[in-house]
Amino acid sequence: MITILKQGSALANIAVALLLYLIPAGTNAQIPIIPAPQSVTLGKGYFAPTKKPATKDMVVVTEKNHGDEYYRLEITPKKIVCYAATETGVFYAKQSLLQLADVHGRIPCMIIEDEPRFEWRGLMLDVSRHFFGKEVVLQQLDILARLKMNRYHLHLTDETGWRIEIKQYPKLTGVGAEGNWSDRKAPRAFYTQEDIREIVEYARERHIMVIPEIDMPGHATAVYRSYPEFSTGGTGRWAGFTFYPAAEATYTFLRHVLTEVAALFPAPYIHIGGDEVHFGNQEWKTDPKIQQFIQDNQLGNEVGLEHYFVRRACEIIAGLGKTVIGWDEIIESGVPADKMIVMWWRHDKPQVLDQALKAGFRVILSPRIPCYFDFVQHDTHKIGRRWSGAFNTLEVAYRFPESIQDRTAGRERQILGIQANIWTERIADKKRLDFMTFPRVTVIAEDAWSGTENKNEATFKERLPLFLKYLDTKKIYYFNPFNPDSTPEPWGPEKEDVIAEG
Ligand code: TNX
Repeated sequence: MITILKQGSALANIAVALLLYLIPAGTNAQIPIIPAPQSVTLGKGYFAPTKKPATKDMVVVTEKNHGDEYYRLEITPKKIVCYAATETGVFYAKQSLLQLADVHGRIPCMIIEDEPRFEWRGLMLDVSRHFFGKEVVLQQLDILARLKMNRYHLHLTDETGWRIEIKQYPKLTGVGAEGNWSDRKAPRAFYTQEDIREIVEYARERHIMVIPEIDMPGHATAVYRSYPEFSTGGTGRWAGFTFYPAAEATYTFLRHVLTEVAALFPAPYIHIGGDEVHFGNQEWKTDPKIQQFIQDNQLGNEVGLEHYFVRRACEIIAGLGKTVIGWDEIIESGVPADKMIVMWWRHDKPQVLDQALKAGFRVILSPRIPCYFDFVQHDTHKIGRRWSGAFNTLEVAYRFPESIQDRTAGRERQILGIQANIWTERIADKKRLDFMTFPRVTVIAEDAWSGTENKNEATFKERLPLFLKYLDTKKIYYFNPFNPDSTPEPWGPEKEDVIAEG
């Protein structure tokens, strides 16, 4: 007999219980796949791999009438057949098999039919505040692939460091790559163009697109240190935080930089940041040339100038055949909704999400709560952010995006997906990076892949230990939510929060 069921449904629980009853003690019949597949039909018996790993036994049938990421796996005692429209579907079928085989050796017979809820299932790593080398990135890509995540966003430039080689402007990775958030004198660290090509190719083999971010006009202090002529300069905490917006030379510089970036990353997108410009535009108010520029171009005020800057950046990127992505501040820049994709990050400003959706923008959901992995994940943790007492536990993350579904109702088609962001002001080494990333990212993967009706917090927690075993094989120092005391919080570079809230 074959039972059709949805993971996590009452029927599924009964079926799993039955199967547990039918199969020998010691075997875990829970379907240990993260993210939960859309549908699973349990059969009887096992497929015993003849080759290692079992993915080599899989027979592929191409069926064109499905989405690119769809797959259907039929596991019977004698064979494993995968139906998919593309290589991506085949790849995801293999990831499911690998998760099943990890635990059982033998693979329980079943039929899985699966495809993602969202096309954008992303993770961002800030390599500017602290730099993480190529090996760390490659390992993250391996694990993301297991979770069927498909977007990797590199935050390559910020106040503390410029981390991508630009041949035309060598000082960017000369003085611009020196230092990091915790040590201003740290030796320079950055990706060479060769490193980037290797990362992009490694990601491509795992069906992951890498998206570069060059933050502008704010968060650009590394440019001030290397090419002050393109920077606003000034004095004090925000000196050089923004590009100089009132000179054509700045836009020419950006066009040159972005041309090299566009050639390195095959992704059809370039992220231009666009966040928190107000921090640094004190100088915009006092610089006579900037004020004259605002008048000459009838921009009204500094905010008008900020929007002008974003429009110029969009023009440059459109000229390179790419689409702009930016943080949610960019929605008021006057760039048409079909020319730009918005990452909503200010969870305390849900009206910005409403506004973006109403204006017709495509939106990637990335609100601080629950998508920021620099936030603490357990009440006992001391290092990392909280927001009015709130922080990002597995449970909080698991209830997303259902927790905001009233806001997105009727506009689901504009939601490209979900992304978690690892900001690294308080993450200086791999141990702490792993601790803040894992296993939280598994939740984001399930939020982004599995439909609401297939999500179930209880079965997720039953499936998670198996994934933790996989992380053990990678020697990842993850936070153990089942036994927090067993994984003490690794110390960060800072002893207290240094970023003002709100
Ligand atoms: C806000 S998110 C920022 C980042 C910080 C982060 C820390 C965003 C667009 N800007 O520069 O690293 O908060 O949580």
